[in-house]
Order: sequence, then C-alpha cells, then structure tokens
Amino acid sequence: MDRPESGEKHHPKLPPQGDAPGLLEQFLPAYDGKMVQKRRIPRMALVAIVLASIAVVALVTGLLVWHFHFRPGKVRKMYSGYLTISSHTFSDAYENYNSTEYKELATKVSKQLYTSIYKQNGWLSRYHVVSSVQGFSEGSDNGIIAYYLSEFNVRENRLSLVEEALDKLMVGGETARQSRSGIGRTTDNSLIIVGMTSGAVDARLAAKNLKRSSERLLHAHANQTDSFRSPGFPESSYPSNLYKEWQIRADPEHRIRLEFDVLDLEKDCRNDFIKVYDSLAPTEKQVITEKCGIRLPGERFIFLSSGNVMLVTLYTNEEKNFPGFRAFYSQVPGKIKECGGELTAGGTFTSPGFPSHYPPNIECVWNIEVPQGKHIKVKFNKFSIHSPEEKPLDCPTDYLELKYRICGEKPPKTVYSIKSNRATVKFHSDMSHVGEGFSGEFEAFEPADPCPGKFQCDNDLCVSTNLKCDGYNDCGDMSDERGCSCNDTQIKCKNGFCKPRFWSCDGVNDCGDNTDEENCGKCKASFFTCRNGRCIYAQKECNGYNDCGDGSDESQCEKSIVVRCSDISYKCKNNQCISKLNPMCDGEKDCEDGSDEAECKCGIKPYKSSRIVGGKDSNEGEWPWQVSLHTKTQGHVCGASVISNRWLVTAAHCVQDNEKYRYSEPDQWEVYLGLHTQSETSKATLKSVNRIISHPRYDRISYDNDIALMELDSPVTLNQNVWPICLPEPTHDFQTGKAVWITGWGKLREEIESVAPVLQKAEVRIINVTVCSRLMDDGITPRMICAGVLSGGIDACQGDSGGPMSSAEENGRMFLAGVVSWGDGCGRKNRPGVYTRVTEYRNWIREMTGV
Ligand code: 4AZ
Repeated sequence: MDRPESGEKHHPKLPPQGDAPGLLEQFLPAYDGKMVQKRRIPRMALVAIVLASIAVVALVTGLLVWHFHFRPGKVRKMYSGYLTISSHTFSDAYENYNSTEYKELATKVSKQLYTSIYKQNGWLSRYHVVSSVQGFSEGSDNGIIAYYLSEFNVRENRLSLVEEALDKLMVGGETARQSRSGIGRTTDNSLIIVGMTSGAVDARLAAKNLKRSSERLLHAHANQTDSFRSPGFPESSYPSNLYKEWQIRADPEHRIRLEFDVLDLEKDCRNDFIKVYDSLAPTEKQVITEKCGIRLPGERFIFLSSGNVMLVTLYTNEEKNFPGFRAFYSQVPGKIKECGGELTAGGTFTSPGFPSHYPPNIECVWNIEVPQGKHIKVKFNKFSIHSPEEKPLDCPTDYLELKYRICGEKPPKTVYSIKSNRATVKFHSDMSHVGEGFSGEFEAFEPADPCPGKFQCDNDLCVSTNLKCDGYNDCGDMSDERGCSCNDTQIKCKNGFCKPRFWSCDGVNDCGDNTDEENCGKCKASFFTCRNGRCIYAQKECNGYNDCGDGSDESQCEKSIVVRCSDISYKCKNNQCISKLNPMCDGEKDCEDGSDEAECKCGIKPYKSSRIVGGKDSNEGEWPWQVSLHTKTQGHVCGASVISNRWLVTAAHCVQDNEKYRYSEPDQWEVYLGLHTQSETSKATLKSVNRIISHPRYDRISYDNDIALMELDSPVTLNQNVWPICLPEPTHDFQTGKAVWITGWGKLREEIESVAPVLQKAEVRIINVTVCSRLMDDGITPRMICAGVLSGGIDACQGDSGGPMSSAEENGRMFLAGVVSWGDGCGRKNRPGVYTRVTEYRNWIREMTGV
C-alpha cells in the first residue's frame, strides 16, 4: 500500500475564495425581498480567470502524472536482530509462544521497538510498517533476549539513507547502546533495553511470509541427538515456493551442534537454499552458512552456534524440487576445549570444535614455546578460514594470526616457520559466515638445519631427497622440480620441468606450458581435433552439426542442443539426440520428453547416518551400493554394486569356477547388503542369489569383458544403507584426470593376507588409455578403464574385485564408472588399477535385467 507521507503532501494552489476586487456586482434574491445589486465581471478579469483555471488544471494533471509515473516506487525491506532486555527474568514460559507471558512481552517489545528506537529516529518511524517478535531466549545475567523482525516500506530514493540508519543501530556494540535515547532508560512500565543488533534480512526471504511455525520449535537435550528434515524427505521432493524455519534452543551455557548428513537441493543457490543463523531471527549479520546443491562424500557439514540458539531456514522457488535434507542437532558444552592454551613439546592444535566448522564469535590464543635456540614450524593439514571474496588479503573477518593474519583456503601441508622459540597464535571469528577451520601441527627445528636429511622446499616443507626431480610436485609449490637435468625416462618441458616421458601426448597438460602435448599429430591452433583424427574449424564445435563424422565435435557441449544422432550423442527416449556432455540425471531437463531425468533414483545417499570413523575407513552408509559377496566356506571374496532392488553388478572373474570352488553356482553365495564392518554381518541385509549372468565374451586370459550380473532371490528393501548407484549411458565420458572413488574390503597391502575389517575408501584418478596401455604392457582393451595414483600407494587390491569405482558427476550423483578387475600387484608405482569400463555394457545390462 502506498501511504501518504507527512511533509511530502502536495497542496495544489486553488484560486482565492470570496470577494475579489473588480468582480461585477449582482443582485441576488434576499429573504426580505430586498433586491441586492449584481455586479458585472469585466472582460479582462474573465480572461484572467480562464487562464488561472487552465494553469490549475495543468498543474494538477502534471502532479498526477509525476505521482503515478515518475515518483520513485516503494520497496519492502525487512530488518531483523535482537534486543537484550535486563528488566525481565527469563522463564520457560517465554519459549512457548502461546503463553500469556510470551504474548504480553512480545507486544511490549514490538511497541517499544517502535516508540523508543524507530520513533526516536524520526526517519525510521515514517517508513516502519510493523514489527513482531520471533522468539525469546535467556540472556546473560538472567535477562532476556528478544529476536525481532521489522518491516519497512521505503521510497527507492530514500533506501540507502534508511538502510544506513538501520545498520547503524548496532554501531559500537551492544553495551554502547545503553546511552542512546530510549535505550537503557526505565520509565514507569517500559522495558530496559541494554543492547541491540539490527541487520537486513536476505531479500529473497524478505519476499516471503516470514511467520514462525509452531511445530518447528526444537530443544536440544543433554546426551541426546535428535533430527529434523525438509518436508517430504525422503519419500518425496520438497514443495515449490516454500519458506520454512526451524528454531533450535539448548540449555544455558551450551552451544548447538548441527550436522547435515544428507543435503540434496538444487545446485543453483539463487533458486533453492538453506541458511543457518546464529540467532532466532534471520538477520544477515548472523548467517553461519548458506548451502545448496549436494553434500559430497567426505564433506563435513557440521556447525556450532556461539550461544544456545540457532535458526535453520529452507527457501525454495517455483521450479525444480529435490529430495531435501536431514539434519541432526544436539547440545555441547559452551566451553570448547580446543580453544587456546600453552603448547610446548610439539603436537597438534585445531580450530575450536574441529572437525566441525568453527563457531562464530570466538577468539582463542595459544602460546607456543620450544627449547631455547630452536625455531618453530607449524604445518597445516587442513586450513579453511572464511574470508570475504573481495578482501582476502587483510583477513578482516575471520583469521589465524601467526606472524601476520592468514585466512582463506590453503592446500594440505602448508608450512609456516617462525624465527623464534616462542610464538603467540590467535584465532578469531566474527559474528557471521564460518569455515571448516584448521588442523595444525607444530615442531621445533634447528635454524641451521631445518630439514635434516631431507630436501627443503621453498615453502619450508621438508620432502625426501629422492623426490627431487622425479616429475611430481611433491613440495606443492614445484620447488622440488625446478633446475633439474632430466634423465632418459623423462622429457624436458620448455619451462624447465622434467616429466615422465610416458606422460607426453596423453591429453593432459602435465608440463603446465603444454610442451608434453605438442607435436602429437594434433590439429593446428584454431582447429578442433576430432576423436577420429580429423581437423575441423574450431568454430564448428558445438554448432549442432556432426562435422567430424563421429559426433565428437558435438559430444562435449555445455548446453544441450538437438543434434543428428551419433555413437557419442545422448539418445532420449523419444529418439532425439542431444549434444550435451553427460546429461543424464544432472538435475537439468535436456530431452524434450524429460527422459534424461526420469530414472534418477540412484547414486545419492538417501539417509546416511552420522558416525564418522577415522583414517580411510568409510562412514556408515556412505557407499550404500557397496555389496560384500561371501561364499559359505570362505567369507568375503568379492565386492559388487547394487543397481536396483533385484540386481547387482560384479566382475566375471569373481564368478568363474576353479578346481576347488564352484563360484558360478548361485547357491554358493551369500550376499551382504548395507554392510560396514565384516564382523557385524548381523546388522546387514543377507540375501541369496537366484541367477548369475557372466558376460558371454569374458576372457580369462586378458580379463576382457570382466563383468557379471547377479539376481537376488527376492527384492531387497532400499533404505539408508542399501541404495542403487546410477549406470552411465554408453555416451557418458569419464575424463582423464577425473577424481573417482574406489571402495571395498580388499587387502590393505599386497603382501598381507587378511581383508579389511571396515569398508575402505580411496580417491584415485582416471588415467589416459594410451598411457595406461603403455604402463600395463599393452594389456588394456577399449572395454577397460584405468585409474590410480601413478606415484603408487593408493589402489584396489585382492578382495576389492567386482566392487565399484564410483564417480561423482556434475550434481554430485554417483555413477558406476568401473568394476574392480585386475592389476599388477597393488599400489605399485606406475602400475594403475584396471577396471571394467561400464559404459560399454550399459545396453547389455538393460537387455539382461531391464534396469
Ligand atoms: C585382485 O586380485 C586384484 N591393483 C584386484 C585389483 C587389483 C589387483 C588385484 C588392482 O582381485
């Protein structure tokens, strides 16, 4: 509603009333019958009247036109924050918004906010529409904190002034507010307000009805973890155009710990998102975090509040709804033990609450002291401290202060040296936006010999001397690879680095300056090299035509356009072909008939539980498609992957008979689904096998076509620990260098016999086929895909066979890129693991199983 504003009213000038000199006298009938003489109007005056009337009409018309067309429009603005009230004592009744106490105090607070704060500032009261209380919590010294929301309706041209005035309501911190007029003053019945914050509400939320809903009031309890979830989760997607909030409280002197184990929202944060606040009101000044998209394996979404309240909000727009989230909350003591102290002998120190994100509003100080004469070296294995994008250099918000302030993201093994035997380390976080924090270790070193027996990198890291000039960036800053003279097995890059010779022409720019990818029979600059070796003009890539003849110029386009079908274009159910790379289940409808997004109940973890086990052990429920195949006599033998409630994919070599065992017979097998620890099979779902279909062209010499299907004797119920992985279409491209996950209970080292008790996970990278073939003595067929870490140490091993190589695609969904097949030993340098390339078998799997 457009309300009239005092002081801005416009009174159009009206012609003077009553007698005016020069008017003609007229005689009007009088009650006593006497005739009054009428005066005649002179001509000049008549002209003047007409002119004046025209001017008035023009003026009024002008004003109306200005009013409706040019006058600045009004903007609805929401502000929010809290008031600290010292004149009342907190009681449980103030948590229940139906209680009389709550209602009375809420009315008083809203009134006094207007009269004592906005009205004192003449400006603000003029634009104020309404204020309401969102909740109360106990303040320090028994007082009460009232969380409020105020609505303003401001002319666009006054917006910045009003915003400035509202933002200033907090300047100087809470206590400085006491001296402001209307605050800290006690009149007869009024509240004593000793502190106040005020900040804008996210404009997207402000457009919604921000009313608190009763069933969303949660209270954390001692030694207990409770949960809440987005509407419909996990059975259905969340609704469109939603705003929901959950207020969480804890006992005094406690913080709230919040952990999202599932988060699967639209990936564009402008459309759907959650926000967590360090308050009961949605003020931007106290946002702890904003999240959208999907939580990837290994990502920790654990947050701590600074006090005993927290607010979680969910916003969704009109389009595209996703499964949503589930979160666990509990209370933890307010005092965090990792916050500061005296450190001497050497050891570790972490940000408060680590591995949770650190809480807002905290300051910790550590004093490090090592023996006299020695210096201090601090190495961070994790470093992620929130810094505003535009000002990462001066770290104005959150920082760790060593010699100077540091913030932002640092790679693992970042080292700082301090030239003294004493150091004070300070960690500071402000009232909003938190990071994952840091985990550091410190040690004393001899200044004359900082890396005894090792090579000292420019960044002060010490690495083994035989890692110098080996072609790998072991220091992290390349300093171990500079100034090297290359040996026979290496090529010399133009920039001076030496790289393994077999890395040349593998499609990856290993030198950094492309030397290793030059002269590889590729097309000249400004041409596109087709997969079939043809050269086409670069402009022809992604133009909708199959210029290469094999479709490769249309297979990796960012946007989907309908193209002529080829072996590498994605085919929709309606037989249309589209050009986009890997469009299936990427969260965007690319096919006109929507078939690319129709069958996507796969590849995400629907309900994973929250327990985290250290090292490389997986979390429970982290890989719900992972299966353990036991035989009745040997226990765990192979892995497999769930692809539907009836079918598993495994390796053909797992189901081949030998002299001793009849592995090809279904009754030999026991299938454990949802298993985490081998000794806890009773917790898993046990199934028998009805049918085994080994690939008809499996070759036991070359391991070509090493894939098999197993049908369960009865459907398994899909649940938090049992869930299918997505199968990639034949055109799906897992690019060289992509990081993928391998999982299994296989041997932890080549030379030991026993299998791993807890499901293991490891991250490896896809390796170029030509490179892999060279490394593996030409044993790689087009139906195999290699992955590993060429420096060795990370790999699949015996017992992992048949299990998944899982690849997180665009929107975080997991696809079965490979099946663990073979290798030369385990974890050897330059001997990657070999996997069955699942894209080659997509149609066969569909034919055999209907999946
Ligand atoms: C095996 O024996 C096996 N390093 C599986 C994978 C690898 C090696 C051996 C890969 O089942």
